Amino acid sequence: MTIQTIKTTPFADQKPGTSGLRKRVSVYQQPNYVENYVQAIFDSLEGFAGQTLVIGGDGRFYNDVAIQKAIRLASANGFGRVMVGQNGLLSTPAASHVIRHYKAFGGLVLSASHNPGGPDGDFGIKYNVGNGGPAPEKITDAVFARTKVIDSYKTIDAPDVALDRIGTQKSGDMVVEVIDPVADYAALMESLFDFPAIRGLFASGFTMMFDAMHAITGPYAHAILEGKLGAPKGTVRNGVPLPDFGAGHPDPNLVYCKDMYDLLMTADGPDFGAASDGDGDRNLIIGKNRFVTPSDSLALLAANAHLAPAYKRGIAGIARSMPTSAAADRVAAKLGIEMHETPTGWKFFGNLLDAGRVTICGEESAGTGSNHVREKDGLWAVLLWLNILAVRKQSVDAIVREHWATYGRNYYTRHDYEEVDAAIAGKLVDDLRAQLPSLPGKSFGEDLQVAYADDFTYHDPVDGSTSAKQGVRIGFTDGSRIVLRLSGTGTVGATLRLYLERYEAADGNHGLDTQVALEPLIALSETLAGIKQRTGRTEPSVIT
Ligand code: VG1
Ligand code: CO
Repeated sequence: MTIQTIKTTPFADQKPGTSGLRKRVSVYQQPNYVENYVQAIFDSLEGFAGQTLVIGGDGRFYNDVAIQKAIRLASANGFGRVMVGQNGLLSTPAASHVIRHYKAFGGLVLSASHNPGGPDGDFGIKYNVGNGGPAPEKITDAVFARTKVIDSYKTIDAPDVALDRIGTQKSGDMVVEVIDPVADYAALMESLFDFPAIRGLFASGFTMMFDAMHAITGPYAHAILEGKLGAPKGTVRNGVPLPDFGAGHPDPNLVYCKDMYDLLMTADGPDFGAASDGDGDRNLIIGKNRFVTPSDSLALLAANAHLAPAYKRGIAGIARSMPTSAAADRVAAKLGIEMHETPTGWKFFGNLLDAGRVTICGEESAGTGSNHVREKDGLWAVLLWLNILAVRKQSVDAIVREHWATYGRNYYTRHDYEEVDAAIAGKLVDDLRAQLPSLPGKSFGEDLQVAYADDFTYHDPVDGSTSAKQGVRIGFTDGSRIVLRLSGTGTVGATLRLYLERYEAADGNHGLDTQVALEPLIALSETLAGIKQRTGRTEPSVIT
């Protein structure tokens, strides 16, 4: 098999964001776009000759095309073996597990996660390292640098691999193993949780709805919830992955899962509702009459993790992204364990997990996970919730209320302004940043006195690296916070994310509507940042 070296010219826009390189499908369809990026990744790595590369994606449009290209490049660049999910499918957490389980050198995860798919939607490629987690910034920076100067890539003239055929094939001299995308992951879940107890829960008449949003989690949820755990058929809906996610937006939040939310708020609705995103790493948790915010869910899972076999000896520590509420901090304080605050994006949790300093991690954007893989994991969170419900034999609502009565409640919301003019958004954040030194000590209204105001810089305690400009935060003496940052996953214009939080003590009023409880902070953030005024928007695109 001859290796071909193909001349190419750089693209200026291949800068990885919060989670890989996400672009419109039409951008990815340009000749050499995939090849340049994948070659730039390989050029930034060392020592993979003869090693294994895992490849899988969320099944979105262009997955199949990009995977065949990636396989040919991997072969030409000297990988010894590619392991790829059948039909090119692997959820992000399953890909992380496969990398770890088979001691692969790394993996390519083809997904734009919660972004819409289809010919007019988004596509993405992310590189994960040997621990199963997203490549750290030193690698993504090197990849970007390489994309700017790349002048050739290596490929082979070989036919497509039959991705539907489980078993071993070859692409040039490289072995290609097409694997069942679900089996290894399902076995991992069974090793972590008390499946007999969860089976008992379903046998007792407990009802659940799981919305896979026509994305990757469908096959996993069918196999685990309905197959292994005995949930009735029909528990999983929208369970067949479609290239355009059925024209939906595979982001499990109260906007895109509104019908499920509405059902859960009625007496006839199921006891428990959950959903996952495009690539299966996010989770939405709704109990009957109780939506659980992702930040609260992180705190609740950490506080109750010992009820599941995998965590019965307790957890070493908790990490959360900076914009995530401080609810988990209170659990860590009570348990007397380490608590870490990291920048947005799962790549910052890897070192802490590898070093054994934390066991459970989470983000306000509906991502939670543990040391079982190095990605956030939607079904894992759902299964841990089910395990807790099976042991505690209480409703989600009762468990949440008890939690607040013990730790207090962190009222929390996020307001997104999507597809804002990038120049306006950039200037807005810069102007707010410029005000920060003057804010500490200032009072606004009766109770809001600024305790600190800064642009978050993270110092990784494990490898000593520093990540600056990770979001503006303004903290108040009563524990309230305003955080503003620009999204790193959007593909059109800029998305402004405004995060608001207010703490109410254990004996305080936990029954307020969230938006009402946060009204003073919402108003103050407009005074300070002027998002509505400067963007001309009257309201956020999405409120979570
Ligand atoms: C968003 C979320 C972040 C998450 C990232 C990837 O990033 O805020 O918490 O880790 O998406 O999630 P940003 O930069 O747009 O705020 V996923 O499920 O889209 O891979
Ligand atoms: Co995702």
